[in-house]
Amino acid sequence: MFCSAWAILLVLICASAGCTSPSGPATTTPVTPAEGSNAITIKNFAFSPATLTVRTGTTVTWANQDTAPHQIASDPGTPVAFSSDSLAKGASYRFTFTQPGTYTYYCTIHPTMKGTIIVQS
Ligand SMILES: [Cu+2]
Repeated sequence: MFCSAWAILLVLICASAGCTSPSGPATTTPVTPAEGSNAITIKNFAFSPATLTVRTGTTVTWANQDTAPHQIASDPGTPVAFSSDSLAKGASYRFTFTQPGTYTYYCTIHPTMKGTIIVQS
């Protein structure tokens, strides 16, 4: 009796303290960099590679390795718009490109950071 009540209390404390992961496209799970050719590393205030060519349907993952936060957003005029939450160190963002075209993007926190994804059909 006491034990089960204590377990419930612990769960409630955990939930209110934010142990559960927030909803949304961004994840704080550390990502092993460079799996295949669809991973972009954010390091030293730059996207690497700065230009990435993928096929339609590819999911691209950006992983922030900087201590500074970065936030990705597509430039106006891309075939499909995308944007991430602010990515802390170790956080990553994924976007699946379902439409061919050239996607230029930047960091909304550091607008001089720019990158390009070329999606081939
Ligand atoms: Cu940035």
